[in-house]
Amino acid sequence: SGVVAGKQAAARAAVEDHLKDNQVVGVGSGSTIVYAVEKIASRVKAENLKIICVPTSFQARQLILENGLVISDLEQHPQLDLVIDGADEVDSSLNLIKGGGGCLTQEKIVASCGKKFIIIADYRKDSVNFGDNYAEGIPIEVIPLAYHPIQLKIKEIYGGDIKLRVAKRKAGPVVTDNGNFILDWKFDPSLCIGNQWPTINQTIVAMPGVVDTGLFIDMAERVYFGLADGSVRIRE
Ligand code: DER
Repeated sequence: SGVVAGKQAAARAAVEDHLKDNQVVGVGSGSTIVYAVEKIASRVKAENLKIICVPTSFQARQLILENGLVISDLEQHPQLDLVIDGADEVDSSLNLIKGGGGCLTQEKIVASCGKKFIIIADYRKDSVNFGDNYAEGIPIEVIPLAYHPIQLKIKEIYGGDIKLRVAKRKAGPVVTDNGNFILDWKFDPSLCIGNQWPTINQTIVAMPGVVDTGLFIDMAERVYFGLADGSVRIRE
């Protein structure tokens, strides 16, 4: 499909452009990153590159191991040369919504340790304002005991609709790799007027019980959008 062609094109172009010998690379989570890890593995083999990978989730860990790549962690490599990850939506200022896969906290930690944070996404994620194409809203990772007061507080301050993310193949809420819950916040589109997201993010992150949000403000260096015809559009 066009979406898969787009994911593959974005992933391959980003790895072609940014992967070099002797790098420690942060590996993101989701479906687009699968093609990037495959491309990394094929370049490592073809060019005999020395690459160490640091995962952003259990899924990323499995992906690294399945592709025979060298795996490490932030304890051994607290500074990364390159971080590649997906996104659920990208706005005109290159702010991101991430967390569709529920790994936003580890993803933001790993992204913050990288010299370069490169995003790969299919064309559906390319927006002017958050919400143009994005359905679910902004994910927020919270300590389980705090989820209901946080829901009320966000709704009181900013409105919109905010729901606990429930699992599809398990009774009860989704539990993150860190043992926490996720709230999905369908925000009011009026919040996109002016440059409010940095302040909104800081206010929510400061709420007791909030671990982190899926708002990645001013972090991405470059975004590769893969189009349905397999071509790539770059924004930076
Ligand atoms: O959950 C995440 O943050 C993922 O990186 C997500 O934003 C992108 O997932 P996709 O590549 O499957 O669309």
